Amino acid sequence: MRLIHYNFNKLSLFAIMPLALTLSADAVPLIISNSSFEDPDTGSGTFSGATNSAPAGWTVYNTGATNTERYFGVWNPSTTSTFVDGAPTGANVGVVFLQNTTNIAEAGLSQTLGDTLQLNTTYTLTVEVGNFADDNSSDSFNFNGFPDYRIDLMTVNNPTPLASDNNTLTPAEGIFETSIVSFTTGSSHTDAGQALAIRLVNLNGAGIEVNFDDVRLDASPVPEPSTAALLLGAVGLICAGLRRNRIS
Ligand SMILES: [Ca+2]
Ligand SMILES: [Ca+2]
Ligand SMILES: [Ca+2]
Repeated sequence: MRLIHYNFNKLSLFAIMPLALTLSADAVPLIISNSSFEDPDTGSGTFSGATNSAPAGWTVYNTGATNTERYFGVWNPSTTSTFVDGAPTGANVGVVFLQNTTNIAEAGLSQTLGDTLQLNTTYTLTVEVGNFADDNSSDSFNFNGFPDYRIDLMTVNNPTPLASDNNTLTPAEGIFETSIVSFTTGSSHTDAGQALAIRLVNLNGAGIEVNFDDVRLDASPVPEPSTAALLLGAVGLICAGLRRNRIS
């Protein structure tokens, strides 16, 4: 039997420790206010919201004429069959309810973050997107169908999103699916230093309501080419520092 045994000398161990720390210090979660829509606290099977105001931390994004058939708020699905597995996190989910069938126009919830767009950084926005199931056929709301959705990662003063998930998921009735939007800046960007923003949009198709929950945004520094070359060089040095002893 032939065993291969690697020895690290002390110098290479000291060299590899800070390198490992550098490589693991990547995804940093950015602060999103009321990211799980738990504010306001809402009773089981109850909607809390309004036509022109959003839950704490969020603002109404409404491209259409303001009307009395557009509601923004939170819903606690507990004790109902609107969602098979309830809320993805906590008790509530976010609500964008667009009942109008004329003047079709997208609307949603948006939030400007305290963090600004950084260079050489990968942003990953993750949102649970739900299709509200009609659990009451005798009321006046027909939630059958899915109105379609879009998730935008933006900077505050630029109307064109940095990146979007434009309706790639088709959650079944009563189901949440996970939307992921990713964007990487290079060594320059016209919006660098501008506040980041998130927009959760209902595209106003049939089915009235789109729900959102557990909004997360991570920022991961991308090593600049010179840094990457330095790291590769360090790895090369460590490999060279390994003494391989073969025991037969
Ligand atoms: Ca929640
Ligand atoms: Ca109904
Ligand atoms: Ca539905």
